[in-house]
Amino acid sequence: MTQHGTLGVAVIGAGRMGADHVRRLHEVTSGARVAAVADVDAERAKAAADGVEGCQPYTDPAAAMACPEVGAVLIASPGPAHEAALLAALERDLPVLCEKPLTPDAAAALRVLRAEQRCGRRRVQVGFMRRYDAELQELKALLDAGELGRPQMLHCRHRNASLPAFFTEQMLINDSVVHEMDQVRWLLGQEIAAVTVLRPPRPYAPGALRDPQLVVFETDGGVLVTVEIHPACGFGYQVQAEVVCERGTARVGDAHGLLVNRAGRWGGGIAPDYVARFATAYDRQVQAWVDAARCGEAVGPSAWDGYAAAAVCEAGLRAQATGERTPVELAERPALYG
Ligand code: ISE
Repeated sequence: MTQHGTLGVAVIGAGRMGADHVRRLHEVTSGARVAAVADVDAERAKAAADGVEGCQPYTDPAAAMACPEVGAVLIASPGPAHEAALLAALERDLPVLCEKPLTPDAAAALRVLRAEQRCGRRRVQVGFMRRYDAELQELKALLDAGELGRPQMLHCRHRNASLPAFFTEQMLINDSVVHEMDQVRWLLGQEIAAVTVLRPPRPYAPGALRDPQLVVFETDGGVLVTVEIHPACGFGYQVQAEVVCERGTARVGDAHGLLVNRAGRWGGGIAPDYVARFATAYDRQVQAWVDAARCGEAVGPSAWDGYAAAAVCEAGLRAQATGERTPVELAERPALYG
């Protein structure tokens, strides 16, 4: 923290999300400044740091965290690099906002939970930004109020316009559907007990992914959840959810913004990608993290939520590979996350 109470942030990873968070912290968020940026690619770190006065580029995350101006860490590097960065930040007792996934596997997430427990208080917020989306918050408030009765089914659709070249079929589960895993747990207040993944018998083209896929969750409260994951639908970015309750249904994500009637047609726009669709949610998420960190607190999705999603991902990957209904194995929840 600097002398004026501004939180100095080290951003780890200057790829698409990292660079977007640098811009956000610099231009949108109040009470924080980017003090350091680290990326294995020195040029990329320098490019991200260049526009921010007083910001130092690094190639080593630990060196960026050791910068005297740094009082908090935002991790936006690829998932496999998260554990080392999280452990380094917790070792220094720094507040962390870590992009999803917390870690790619549940064993690593448990090591992070143990490190956070050694700090004696919550230090980690996981970047499940959907919890900051206004429509999804409205849906949660409606469910919590109980007016529609108990939820029985939840139908989710998650469509991306196109796939990055490095995307694998496993990433459909642990990079994309991981968002629905958190969304389901948060909206329903229930754990996911089992996962089934149904996929088309063959890809559209040789060498292509088998997509779209249908992921089915069963919760410990008896709710059936379907997730259509369509990673290259071609027409834009959509995240929709419709809950079916005892006394009614409710649905979000149709993007009913501006509707235009013209030349015998009506319609509106579709966001091109998640950075555009969830821009406000990302802004609100980072502001909430900064506000809490400045008071020595942590809010939002916890490391436990990150672990629970990692455990569901593991079951999801097994289900995807075997075609079988796969139970989720969840450790006991430590008191810190009660
Ligand atoms: C990406 O990593 C995200 O986090 C997006 O929210 C998700 O829609 C996309 O499928 C993922 O690849």
